[in-house]
Amino acid sequence: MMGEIDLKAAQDAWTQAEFARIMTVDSQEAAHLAERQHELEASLIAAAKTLGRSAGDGRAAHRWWEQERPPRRPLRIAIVGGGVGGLAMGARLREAGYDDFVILEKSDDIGGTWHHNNYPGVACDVASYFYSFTFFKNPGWSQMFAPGSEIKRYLSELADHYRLREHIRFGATVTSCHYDNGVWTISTAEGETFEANIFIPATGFLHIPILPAIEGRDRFAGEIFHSSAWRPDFDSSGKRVGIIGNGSSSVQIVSNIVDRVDHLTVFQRTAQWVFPAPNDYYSELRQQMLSYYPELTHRLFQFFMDWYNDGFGNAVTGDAAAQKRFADACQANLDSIADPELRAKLTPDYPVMCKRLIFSSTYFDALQRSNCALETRSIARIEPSGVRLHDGSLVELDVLVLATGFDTHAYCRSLNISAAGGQTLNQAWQDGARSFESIGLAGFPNLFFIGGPYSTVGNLSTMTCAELQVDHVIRLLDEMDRTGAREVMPHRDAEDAFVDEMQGAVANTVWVSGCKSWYLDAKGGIDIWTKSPAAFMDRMVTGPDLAKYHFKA
Ligand code: N01
Repeated sequence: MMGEIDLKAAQDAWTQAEFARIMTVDSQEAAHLAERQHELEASLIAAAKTLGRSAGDGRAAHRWWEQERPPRRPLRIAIVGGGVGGLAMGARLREAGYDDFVILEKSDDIGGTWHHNNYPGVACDVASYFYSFTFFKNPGWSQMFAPGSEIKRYLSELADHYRLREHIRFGATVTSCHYDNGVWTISTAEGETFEANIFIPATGFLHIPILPAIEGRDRFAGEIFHSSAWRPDFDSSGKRVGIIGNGSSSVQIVSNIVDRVDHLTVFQRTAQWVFPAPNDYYSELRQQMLSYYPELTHRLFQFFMDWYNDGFGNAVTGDAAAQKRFADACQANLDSIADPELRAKLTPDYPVMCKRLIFSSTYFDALQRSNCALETRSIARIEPSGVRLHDGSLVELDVLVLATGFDTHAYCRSLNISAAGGQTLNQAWQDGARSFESIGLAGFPNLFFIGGPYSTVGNLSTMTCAELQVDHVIRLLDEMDRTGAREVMPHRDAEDAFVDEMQGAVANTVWVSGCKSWYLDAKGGIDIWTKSPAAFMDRMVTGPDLAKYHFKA
């Protein structure tokens, strides 16, 4: 029987082997470490069974229905969006004892981005153990970067665990939200009206597709659609496919479909840096072992969080040494391309990470297949039979995929939000989207954003950002609950100081080092978090600073 001390030693050995395996570039060493891990997994499973551990998966501590939850004064809460942010909010409201909430979701299912994006190869390019909520661990991720369907399943399990579906109104497209005297009145296109004391837009920023303004788009005779509108049953096999754009969505699609299409043309306007990221499969043995030891899943979360925060996060906010490590890895990846002409086409003319970094170990391989062409000549127009280039040549196509991104600065503008006195959110944001510490907005009482302006932290895990924000909001609600306040909103001078702080840090970021990206708005402004991830976490965890909020009885 494996005693307590041996158990800890085996856990430590397993995690050390895991971290060493992730960091090594020596495939023989990696194989050796993997073998050692398999042995430890078998021993740890045997030990768990002997010790009578149940295959609880880290969710046991969050059986909110078994816990004594504080009684709350009546406070009705309306959340817009059943994606990552809205579901996290619902889950934590449950745990905190705020049961009077509704989640308004325009589509017919939960998942947000992970419900809508069904293109082939859709996956998360943030490591799965980090792309998880700490209060809802998942030992069962099947890959280092889980496919979209698996992430949707995880969110679905979360919705079931927290009995959120009974609070969700599907098919509710919010069209206007007005605040007056402690009450938000929310109307939907379907003709319903909801009233709530607290209003939480959790609509995210990757939900409004951008269709490129290329002449002739409506005249294409074949299938043409945005990457986020790829029908699950659409099969590109044997077809001549063109794809406009080479961002994260395109890279995943290209890697996935190149083997099955007749021919693939990637229309690239600007080259992208690509960081090599092998997508390891995780064995069933490993998943089973982790299901007995939630503490190990947490160690993995912590490892990846440190990697993304200290390595990645600091690299985008001015740490030159950290940035060089990423630059070297991306350059080595680029250097692996044999054909000098192709390599030249793929070489960006701006610093690494200026645009959101692409993570892929399969994209460059796909581009080097004989049935794939990288087209860098500019597009003149779309014609019924294909794409006409400015030099007069025609690329004939059956299918044209517009992987042309999203209007990332729209946020929740389409909800038509207004406050007493008539001020609208669109007026408040006419010089750019803003918020106080990513959460509140001066002039708009009882409104808390999840995933709004200043909440995006580089390539970090959206789940982690949402979790931190949601818990921050709950502390504001607790203060309302404790004091009996009917209204809360940030002081305008606190918001101005915060926006100045964020804007003051922009110059240190790599995002303004000479490229165009979705981080910048139409005027070149930035409304994402511009300091380190650690600073965001600190602000979310230690706050809210109640002195910066106005509470009204
Ligand atoms: O969109 P993008 P995306 N003519 O904006 C090109 C998240 N995401 O959907 O660079 C020609 O990155 C444009 O060219 P250029 C992630 O946050 C996450 O790929 O502007 N080209 C660019 O190449 C990601 O960053 C995952 O010159 C035109 C592309 O279209 C975000 O979503 C997976 C054009 C747009 O790239 C958006 O990624 C996928 C035109 N008129 C996405 N207009 C995860 O794994 C645009 N382009 C978590």
